[in-house]
Amino acid sequence: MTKAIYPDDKRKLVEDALYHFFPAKDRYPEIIYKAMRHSLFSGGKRFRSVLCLLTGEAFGAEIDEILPTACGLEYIHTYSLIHDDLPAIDNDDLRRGKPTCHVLFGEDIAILAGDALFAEAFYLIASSQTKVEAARILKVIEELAYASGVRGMVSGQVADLQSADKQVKTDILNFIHERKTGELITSAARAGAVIADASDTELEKVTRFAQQLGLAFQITDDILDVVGETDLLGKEVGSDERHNKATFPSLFGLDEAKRKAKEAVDNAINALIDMEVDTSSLVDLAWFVYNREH
Ligand code: GRG
Repeated sequence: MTKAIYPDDKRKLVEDALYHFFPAKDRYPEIIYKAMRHSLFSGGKRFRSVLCLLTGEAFGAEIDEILPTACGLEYIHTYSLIHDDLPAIDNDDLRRGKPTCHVLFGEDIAILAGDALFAEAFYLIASSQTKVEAARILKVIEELAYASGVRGMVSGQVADLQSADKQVKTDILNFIHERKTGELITSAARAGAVIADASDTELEKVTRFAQQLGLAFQITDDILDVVGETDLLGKEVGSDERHNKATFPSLFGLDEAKRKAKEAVDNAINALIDMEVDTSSLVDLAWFVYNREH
C-alpha cells in the first residue's frame, strides 16, 4: 500500500496566493477583516485548493490561471467551518488548534465573517485577470455555487443536523457525506479541469475520481474523530459521538469504515485509468487521503 506525502509545495503556493489576494490592510470596520483573516490564515491543509491546482495542472493549465479559483475554494471552505463551529450548529471552541471565530469575535461577527468570505470567493474568481476565457470562469462559478448552496453543502449540513440522535439508514448517511463534504471536493477537481479546458470525457472521469475521493475524505474524517489525536487534528476528538452524529464508524464499526475508505480510494484511482494525461499527482493525493492522520 502506498503512503503518499502531501504536496506541500502546492499548499505553499495556495498560502502565498491567499496572502496576495486577501486585503493586506484592515479597512473600516476593522473587526470583520480581523475575523475573516483569523479563520482564513489559521492553518489547514488547503486540500480543496491543492486538489484544484493538481487537477488543473494535470490537464495543462498554468498555475496562475488556477490560483484565484483555488483561493476562492478556500474562502468557501473557511466560511463553512466558521458556520459549522457556531453555537447553533456544532458549538466547537477549537479549530486548527486555535479558538474558533465566534469565541474570539462573538457570534454576530463570526456569522458575518462567514457571509463575507462566501461573497468574496465569487468576487475574487470573477474579478481576477487571467488568460482564462470568460465562459470558463462562468462555468467555474456555476460549479462552486452548485456545490456550496442548497444543491450541495447546505443540504448536507441540514440532513446532518436532522440525523443527530437518530438511527439513520445508509442512504441518508451517503446523502450527508456526498453533499456536506463531497460536492465541494468534486467542484474543486472539476473547476481545475474546466480551467484547463478538459474534454467532456475527461471531465466525467475527473468527476467520478473526485466523488470517490470526497467519500474517502469524509470516511477518514469520521474515523479520525474516533481514533485521531487532538494535537494533530487541532480540534477535540469525539465530537461526532457527543453530538450523536451519523458516521461511518457509528453505523458500520471502525474496521468496516476503514475498508470502505480503501474501497473508495481504489474506485477513485480506477476512475483515472486510460487518461491520456499524467494523473500520478492525483493518485498520490488519493493515497494521502487514505493514510492521513489529520
Ligand atoms: C457555509 C456553504 C456553507 C454552508 C453552511 C455549516 C455548513 C452549512 C456546512 C458545513 C460543512 C462542513 C463543515 C463540512 C465538514 C467538511 C470537513 C471534512 C471539514 C474538515 O476539512 P479539512 O480536513 O480541514 O480539509 P482543514 O482544517 O485541513 O482545512
